[in-house]
Formats: sequence, structure tokens, C-alpha cells
Amino acid sequence: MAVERTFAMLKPGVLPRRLVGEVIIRIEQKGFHIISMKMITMSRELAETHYKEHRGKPFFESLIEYMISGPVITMVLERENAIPALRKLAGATDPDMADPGTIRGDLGIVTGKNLIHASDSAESADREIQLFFTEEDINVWEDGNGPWL
Ligand code: 3AN
Repeated sequence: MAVERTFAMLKPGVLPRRLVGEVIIRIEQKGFHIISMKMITMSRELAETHYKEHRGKPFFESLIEYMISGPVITMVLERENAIPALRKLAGATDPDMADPGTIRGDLGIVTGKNLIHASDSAESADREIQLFFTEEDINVWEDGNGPWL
């Protein structure tokens, strides 16, 4: 398995629900290296670019309205198998279908506000990381040889 990068975004409901720590602790405990992290409030243009594959779908407008309604926390995460591992940790899109133990399964209530975005492929991860971060924002660090993994 190769070390790869993925992109995560904690959606606007996470801050008001005081779940920032709860979500990040799950990401940390699954061994992801947080190599960049930024809190931003997205412009409509940025949100529409990020979700451009969903343009035209019935939920697109409400998704964009929600995603620009408050700050989000964006992250670049590095780990072996990071892209599928983060998707698994996030859980299914509909929180009621998401397995217990996943972020959406344990903490999510409605599909439109399902707490976390996680890139779905290497192409999406590259595109999304470049949309939100520059190479100077990235801080690669090593675990060393400790026994903790
Ligand atoms: P995922 O984030 O699980 O990859 P996508 O990419 O299909 O899901 O959808 C992007 C976002 O759009 C979801 N995270 C969710 O917030 C919203 N969404 C998807 N499907 C629906 C739906 N049927 N109704 C409302 N919102 C939806």
C-alpha cells in the first residue's frame, strides 16, 4: 500500500455542534497525519467548484447554501491507503445507512448535513487539495520508530 494524500472538510454544522475535537480525534486515532489544516468560510464560487460534479442535481442548491452558511475546517491528510480509509471512517452518505463506529453513523443526523467531506478518488483528492491549499501549506512530518502504530 502506498502513502497517499486525501482531502477532508468538516462541514459548517461541526463547529456549532461542538464536534470539531470529536471528529478530529477519530481521524488522528486512525493514524492519519494531519499535514495541513485551515478554517475558512467558502465563497459560493469556491463551493460550486468543489461540488461541480453535483451541479444540476436536486440537492445542489441546498448543498451549496449549507456549505457556505458558516466556516468549514479543511485538512490534507496523509497515510497509507488514505483515500479509502477516510471514506470508510466517514461512513455512508446517508447517516442512517452509515455503520455505527463511523463519523456519520455515530454523529450524523441528516444526509444534507453529514459532517464530513472525504475525497472519493485519487483524482478528486488531487483536485480538491489544489483547490484549497498550496504546496507551501503542506507540513510533512514523520512518526519516527515509536511503538505506537
Ligand atoms: P459523499 O460525500 O458521501 O461522497 P456525494 O458526493 O454523493 O456524497 O454527495 C455530496 C454531498 O451532497 C453529500 N456529502 C451530502 O451532503 C449531499 N447529498 C448527497 N446526496 C444527497 C441527497 N440525496 N439529499 C441531500 N443531500 C445530498
